[in-house]
Amino acid sequence: MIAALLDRLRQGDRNALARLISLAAQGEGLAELQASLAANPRSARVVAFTGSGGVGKSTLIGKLIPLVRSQGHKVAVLACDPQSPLSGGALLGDRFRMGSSTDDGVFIRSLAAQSGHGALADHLDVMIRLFETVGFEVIFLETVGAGQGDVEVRRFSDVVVLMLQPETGDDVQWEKAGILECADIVVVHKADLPTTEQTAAQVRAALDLSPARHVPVLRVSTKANTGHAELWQTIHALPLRRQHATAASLLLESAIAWFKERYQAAESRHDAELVKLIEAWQRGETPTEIAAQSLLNTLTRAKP
Ligand SMILES: Nc1nc2c(ncn2[C@@H]2O[C@H](COP(=O)(O)OP(=O)(O)O)[C@@H](O)[C@H]2O)c(=O)[nH]1
Ligand SMILES: [Mg+2]
Repeated sequence: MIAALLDRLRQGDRNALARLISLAAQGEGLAELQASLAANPRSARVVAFTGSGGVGKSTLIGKLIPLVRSQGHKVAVLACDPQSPLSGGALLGDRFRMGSSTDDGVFIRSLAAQSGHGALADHLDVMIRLFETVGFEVIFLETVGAGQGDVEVRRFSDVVVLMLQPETGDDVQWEKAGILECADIVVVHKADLPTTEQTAAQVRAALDLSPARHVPVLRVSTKANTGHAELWQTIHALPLRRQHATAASLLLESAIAWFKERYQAAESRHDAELVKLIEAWQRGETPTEIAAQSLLNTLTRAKP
């Protein structure tokens, strides 16, 4: 059955695409799909949008779709929703907020994010390969957002856009451990709100603490319809990570980000074991190799 669907897919059959995405989402026929698709080149630009619920990920993606289409690219959206404890199903609201479309060059699907997989749905890689097979040049991933899934999402994407909103008086959400580490671009969304400039300046200051990476900070308001063209241009100017990096280097990058995320969480808990370990290393009592191994052990044991 999968072989027949793949044949239809390669002829551009949209129903076959929808059916195959559903099968992949359910984890059916994965081995066969992976084997048939593995040789395809990584041709799409996969852009992940992360950020807390309500920051405006769906609305922003909805605004970018016509922009991308006007440049002649086919665009797919995979929106990962938290699995609702009440219905046990995916929330479909996002699909409608992004506008229903009869355009063949647009494909939007909501997926249930599985617990234990950060903010992501299962089998994203197979789905991305399916879209690539039929010439989708741009794939937007909307994650559940919350921070913990951001390390994972880098593996599947070329560009990670972290979305924040001007402070609303509660805690500064991006100060959460490691959250800025994973971003290639930071968007201060809802830039029509009054404290936008302060938030952008705070993000800039936090990013400047690690000067090795240049991360653009952009202001976008979907309500006032500003900043989308610049955002898309910035996304487009970045290199395609999945094409240029080897699998091993992606794993290494992902592991380092994971390590930092865990470290920052432990540090903010004032983990006594961690402090002892670092002080012993600083005094020269423990060689770096041994200290790094102990650090790994400590962080692996610690709850994130
Ligand atoms: N003030 C303001 N509100 C916005 C803007 N964009 C979206 N919103 C509102 O933010 C809320 C959450 O948007 P949504 O796209 O569902 O967020 P998501 O959970 O991140 O996907 C909605 O009520 C939108 O109307 C904006 O640019 N400015
Ligand atoms: Mg949403």
